[in-house]
Amino acid sequence: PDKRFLADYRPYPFILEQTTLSFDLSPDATRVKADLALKPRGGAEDLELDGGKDLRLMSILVDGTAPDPGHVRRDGECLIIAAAALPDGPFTLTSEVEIDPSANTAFEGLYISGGMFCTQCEAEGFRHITFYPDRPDVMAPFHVTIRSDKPVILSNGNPVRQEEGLAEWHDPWPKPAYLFALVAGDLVAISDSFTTKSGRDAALNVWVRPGDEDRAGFAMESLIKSMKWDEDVYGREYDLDVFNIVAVDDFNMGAMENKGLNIFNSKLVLASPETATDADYERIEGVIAHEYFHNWTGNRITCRDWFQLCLKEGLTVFRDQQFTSDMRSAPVKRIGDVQTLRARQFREDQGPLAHPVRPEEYEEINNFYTATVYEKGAEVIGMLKRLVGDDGYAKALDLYFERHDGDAATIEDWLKVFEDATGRDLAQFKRWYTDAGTPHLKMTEEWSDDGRLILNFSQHTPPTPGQDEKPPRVIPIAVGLIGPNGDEVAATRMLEMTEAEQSFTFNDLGARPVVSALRGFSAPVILERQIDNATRAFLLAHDTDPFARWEAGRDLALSALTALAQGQEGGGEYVDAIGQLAADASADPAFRALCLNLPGEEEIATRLSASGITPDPDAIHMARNGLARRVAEAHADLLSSLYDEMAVSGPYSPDAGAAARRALRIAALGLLNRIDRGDRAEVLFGTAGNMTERMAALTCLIRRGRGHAALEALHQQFGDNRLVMDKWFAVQPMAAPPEDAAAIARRLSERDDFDWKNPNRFRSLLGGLAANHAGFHAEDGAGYDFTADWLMRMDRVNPQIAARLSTAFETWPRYDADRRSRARAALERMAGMEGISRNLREMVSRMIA
Ligand code: BAL
Ligand code: ZN
Repeated sequence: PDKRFLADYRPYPFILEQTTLSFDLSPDATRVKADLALKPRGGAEDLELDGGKDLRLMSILVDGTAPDPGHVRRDGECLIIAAAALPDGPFTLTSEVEIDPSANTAFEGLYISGGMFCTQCEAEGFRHITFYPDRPDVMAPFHVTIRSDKPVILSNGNPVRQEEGLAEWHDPWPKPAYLFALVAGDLVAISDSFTTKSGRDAALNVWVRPGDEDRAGFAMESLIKSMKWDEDVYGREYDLDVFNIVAVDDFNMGAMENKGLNIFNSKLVLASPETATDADYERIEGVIAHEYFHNWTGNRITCRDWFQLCLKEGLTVFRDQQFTSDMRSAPVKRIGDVQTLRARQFREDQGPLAHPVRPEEYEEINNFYTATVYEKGAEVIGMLKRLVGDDGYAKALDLYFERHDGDAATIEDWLKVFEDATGRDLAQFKRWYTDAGTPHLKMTEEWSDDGRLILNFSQHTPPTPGQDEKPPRVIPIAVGLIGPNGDEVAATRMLEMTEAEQSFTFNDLGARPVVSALRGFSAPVILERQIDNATRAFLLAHDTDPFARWEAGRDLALSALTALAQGQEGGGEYVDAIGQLAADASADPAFRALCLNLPGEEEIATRLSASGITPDPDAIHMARNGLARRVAEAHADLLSSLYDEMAVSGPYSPDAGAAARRALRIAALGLLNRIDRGDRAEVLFGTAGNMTERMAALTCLIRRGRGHAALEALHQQFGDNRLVMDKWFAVQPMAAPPEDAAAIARRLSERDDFDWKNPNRFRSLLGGLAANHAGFHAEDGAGYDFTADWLMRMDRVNPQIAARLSTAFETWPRYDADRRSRARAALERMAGMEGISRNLREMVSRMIA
């Protein structure tokens, strides 16, 4: 297979000075003319342009003249013009191709969604539009003319000419092709404006389909907040006259940061209280910010090659996390981010798909838009900030923008900026980028009665594919000490571990304190310490660090659940401690909700597996249900009052305060649902005026086997609303009893409104099943078979989506022999599929390697 290697990087032998494009849009025969102003970088070299099988070359000219046909050849998907046909100095290459957007079901390049022309070019979609040096280090200003009968015609940059049937756009900022975008459709905008701190006026538009305008306001508010925040916190201003956002129904990703023309999956733009949950609102705010922040971290400074993807994604995720912390509750955001990291990235690191934050080889770059590149990439930046301090970080970022504006940069450039700004040597730190795997950090304590506490740490990272040996990394370990009476006796100290084994001493302590370790989750590691449940309960009651406090409760729950799942006793301390915390009216309701929600079954499986124990999905399911029921029985009165007290009156608002109350109310409902037969959920489903509570109630009803009428009612009310119907498809396999989940998914897949070629709909159904841990891993293999059947079908239509969802299988090696053989059979069936895409082939072959 044609693998690409970081070590093979070489600069493009030509400089591209200007890209001029002209489009004649038509659904099945769009013409694209490209004029590329090129200049050889050095000696005579062949000109290689990337292309796709779907490009029909109509003509090719060098400085206006057709080259000798013997000097032009197609090599695989590339177009090559021999050096002999090229001048020594600057020249213009003009090509014209014809493409068929209506046949583009892969949604890469130019395609049609609901009658609207739109594009997705990251990572390598532009080569399906025209022949081009489609690599991020080739950057040029773009001038684009588009002819179309659609009323709204958009591209990157600033508008130059808008008349009926034609629009002309100019983007003065040199950019790689992956940031190109074009939209033409019957769209309406909600509009606003923003004046930057240096006085530039930018017109802001959120474009949606007619009828959706009343659901676009929150996206606009989020955009304005993001623009202001990036000025206030990073000093970054917007740099064009307009900023457009377009919502599209068929979209492989969440959203895309094309220069001045962000294209969004409609689920990350459209929201109303009746159709979107609090989580949807928070996600919209965060993703609008993320894409906007890319304007500096991604667009003005881009990546030299795709191995450096984390340069823009890790940093931009880190920035959007900071933004959400500032807009909402910082502790709650941090806990949520750690939950996501563990659920997705630790899981990835534990299995056959583990790879470094900066991979060194790939077959298909689309398979590397992963939790490791994104979420761990952000964690690594958080660690860097902890190590160099807030001032060091601010200085380094200023230097980064100053030194690299306009560049296609690397992780080496990024680290050098930190070294130059702070004087620190980051050679060891770089291992966080180059070495895969989650370090296990062991902590033991030595106490002596003269008031001295020694903390001994050792680190070990298990092998990952292709990397057996892992030298020690630098690990920032935030530690605080709590005295026996619950007062903090040592404020947070950042210990810097650089060796495989290392000790740190605390002196002059009165009595033996309780150690609060890895505060704020100061490094993405698995902390292993000898700690009893009484100490965990003590930390849950007294720790001043909100993350560590939550973590103590989490550990208490996980130690009970892992014991119960292995047929042992446990849970008493957890049930008592969680009751005390739930009753603590001084604690943020969102925090209490996070503590009340038991770890998910997948998380329990991951914890067992990290300890070398084979997880049994059915036993885990029963253990979790059993413990939840015990909590509900022990605290029925308290939960019932919380459920009543946390009701939010007045009109719906998605702000953090109201969302926190709903979160606690829903957490109480989920527990009470175990003992009230679903009665509360039924009332709530019928009366709630917002989707957050209605979806929670619906989930509860399905879990009690009473979902039928509510599902009918929701379908009746929202059958024509795609985003609500996506939820409807997802919740059924997700909340179903495990033994029925695959059959329910299969039945849903046979419905006429299972519009499976729509990525959101497909993800809802398959993702819904995958989220049902014991259902997906059902012993008879029905979950595996259903998923494999549909991945194979999807692969012929949209390989990116098939490959992305194949990660449902990524944990298969950790289960028992029967499950393993069924999962392997499903993977091998996919691997043997005739005409399998490069995307899916790479994924399944890594999984069965
Ligand atoms: N660049 C792809 C979508 C995103 O991460 O913003
Ligand atoms: Zn991004």
